[in-house]
Amino acid sequence: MISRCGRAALVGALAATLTTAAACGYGTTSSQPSYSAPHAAGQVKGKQVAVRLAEYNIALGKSNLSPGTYTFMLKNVGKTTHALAISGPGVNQTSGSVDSGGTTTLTVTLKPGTYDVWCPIDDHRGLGMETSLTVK
Ligand SMILES: [Cu+2]
Repeated sequence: MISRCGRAALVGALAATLTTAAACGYGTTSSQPSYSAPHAAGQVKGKQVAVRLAEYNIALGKSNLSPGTYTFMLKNVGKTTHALAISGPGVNQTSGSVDSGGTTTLTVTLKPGTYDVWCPIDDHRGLGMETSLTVK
């Protein structure tokens, strides 16, 4: 289940108003603002999962995972800017935005359960950029 608060936090992060998000406890799992676009080397932790973003779908290299730490290796194979948000047990994180042809990473620690995965840009989620991830 996703709380309304969790959704609000993501929208808040998109608008770069992290104040709102902090009120929801967002940021307790990450010390970085969501849109700082980490490009530095050494961001990869745990196992890697390839993710391809395009208009308008999200292709996960794997959608069934065992609990642990994963780095989602995002590649935007589409024409417009995309990003990746993931929400589920203990996780409510958003990657930096990725321009067409670009890449970035998002590292999350997953517990058993079901996670929602979507693109938080504009209405991309409604257009089809959403999927789910099962961890067990
Ligand atoms: Cu998108």
